[in-house]
Amino acid sequence: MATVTKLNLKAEAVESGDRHGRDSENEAEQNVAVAATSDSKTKRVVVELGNGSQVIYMPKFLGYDQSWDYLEYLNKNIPWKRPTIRVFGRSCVQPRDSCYVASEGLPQLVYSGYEPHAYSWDEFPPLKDILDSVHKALPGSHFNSLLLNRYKGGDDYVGWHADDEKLYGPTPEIASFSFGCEREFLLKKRPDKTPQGKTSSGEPPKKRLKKVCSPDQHSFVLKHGSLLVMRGYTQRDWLHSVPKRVKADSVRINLTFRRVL
Ligand SMILES: O=C(O)CCC(=O)C(=O)O
Ligand SMILES: [Mn+2]
Repeated sequence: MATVTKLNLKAEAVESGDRHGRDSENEAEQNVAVAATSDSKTKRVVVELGNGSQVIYMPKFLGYDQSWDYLEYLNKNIPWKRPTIRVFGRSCVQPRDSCYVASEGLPQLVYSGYEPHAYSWDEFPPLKDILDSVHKALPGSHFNSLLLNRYKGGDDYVGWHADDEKLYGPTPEIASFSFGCEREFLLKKRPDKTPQGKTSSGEPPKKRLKKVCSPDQHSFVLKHGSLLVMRGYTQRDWLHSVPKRVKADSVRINLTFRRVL
């Protein structure tokens, strides 16, 4: 059965300085590294997913009031659309609103058979401020595009997928902001394509090879004003989703900053 870690609990434990409120043996076994810095703005939970995949979660990246201002601005000013997309060969209406912003001259984004119009950053000055703040927090990052999502209520969702479009390259860094209603964000490991009884190098497995136990599902409750970053091979080796939630009765806006190569 899949092992699941509830990362929202880890975030809270770090925030309150309570690193002993959890089972430290279990944590080591699950190969999860948690790091905290003293500045409340940069308090972060770092989750090593294994094999070069990493997630960083900053529950209070932006201030509470400022985040409500952003939510209000985005809700009113973004030209939201609910496009028709293709999933498993069938047309369906995307179960959330979206919009796309990108720097000039980039290759066209295509996902689920849909080619969103690329709006300019200049049309939405607050987005440039958010972009600046994420560049400061993640030295070396150079995001040049942004996919926005609006979940109007608990029936809106994004199904299991990876942001593994070729135009992002093999190890995309994706920075994801959340505003408004808290929703659960799930990660699950993609099935291993290696044939049974073989290692990825093609060799038969060595006897008595020690099994490293790492969880193959993670769950985060994405808070208002939080930032979650996926890095390394996360898009190659993991899938993520924001499932339907009956109790989520208000709007959530999500911004995912990406770099088109
Ligand atoms: O809403 C979220 O937190 C995730 C959105 C997402 O995965 C996407 O736009 O690709
Ligand atoms: Mn995604």
